[in-house]
Amino acid sequence: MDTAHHMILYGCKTPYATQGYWDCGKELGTCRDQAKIMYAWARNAPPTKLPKDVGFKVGGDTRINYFVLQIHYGDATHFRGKYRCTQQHSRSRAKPFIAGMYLMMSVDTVIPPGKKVTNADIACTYTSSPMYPFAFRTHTHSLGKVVSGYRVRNGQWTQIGRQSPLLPQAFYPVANTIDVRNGDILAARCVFTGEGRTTNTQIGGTSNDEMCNFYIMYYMDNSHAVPYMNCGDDGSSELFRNIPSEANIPIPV
Ligand code: IYT
Ligand code: CU
Ligand code: CU
Repeated sequence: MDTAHHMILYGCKTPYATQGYWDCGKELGTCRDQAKIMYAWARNAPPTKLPKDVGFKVGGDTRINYFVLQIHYGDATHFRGKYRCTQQHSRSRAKPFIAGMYLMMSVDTVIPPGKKVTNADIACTYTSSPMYPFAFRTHTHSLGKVVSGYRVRNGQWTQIGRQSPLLPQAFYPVANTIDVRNGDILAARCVFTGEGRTTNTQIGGTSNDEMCNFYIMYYMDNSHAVPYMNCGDDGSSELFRNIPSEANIPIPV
C-alpha cells in the first residue's frame, strides 16, 4: 500500500486491451463499453466479503467477459513496471443469490467557491424485485465531507450507510440489514465545501472536479436478479426536508 493507493475491479464486455497492462489515465480508458464496478480495495480498509451463497454472475450473456483491474498509484517509484497477473479459477455451483451494484450519482452539482456547505442530493423510486444491501461505498474527490444513503419507506428514513469520503473508499458493511422493495425510495446526500476554491467546481473526471457517488452492493434472488442499476435523479427538496440531520454532520478524519 506504499505503492498503490486504491484499486477498483471493473467488469466489461470490451476492455481497451485484452492482455497485459496499459495506462488508463491517458487516451485509453478501462472499458470501451459501459464499465461495471465490482469491487474496490483501498489502503488499510478491511476486505469486503460476499455473504454466503452470494456471487457475481459473469461470462455467458452477462456482458461481463473481462475483468479490468484499475490501480491508482500513490507513489509509483518502487513499482518500475513489475507486475504479475494471476487467475484463480474456482469452479462452483451457481449461487442461489446474485450480487449486484446500485450506483447513485449526482450529474449536475455545482459547488460555488468559498461557500461553506453545498449538498448534492440523489433520489430514485425503486421499481424492481426485492434486494438486500450488504455493503456500501462512497466516492467524492477532495471537497466531500460526508456521504449518506438511505431507504425511505412510508416517510421513514433508514440508514444504509454513512461515511467520510476522505477515509479509504472501500466497500463497508451496511449500517442496517434491510430489504429494498418496489415503491421504496433510495436517497443519498453528499455534503461538500467550496472553501479553498476560487471558481465553481463541477462534476467531472479530474481531481479539480468533483463526484458524488453512493454505491450499494446487494444481493437478489437468482430467479429475478438485476445485477446493475443506476440512479442519477436529484430528488425533490420536499423529500430531503426530512433527511436525518446526521447526514449534514461531517465525519472528522
Ligand atoms: C461522473 C461520476 O460520478 N462518475 C463516477 C461514477 C460512475 C461509475 C461508473 C459513473 C459511471 C460508471 O460507469 I463504474 I457512467 C465514477 O467514475 N466513480 C469512480 C470509479 O469510476 C468507479 C469511483 O471511484 O467511484
Ligand atoms: Cu486512490
Ligand atoms: Cu471520481
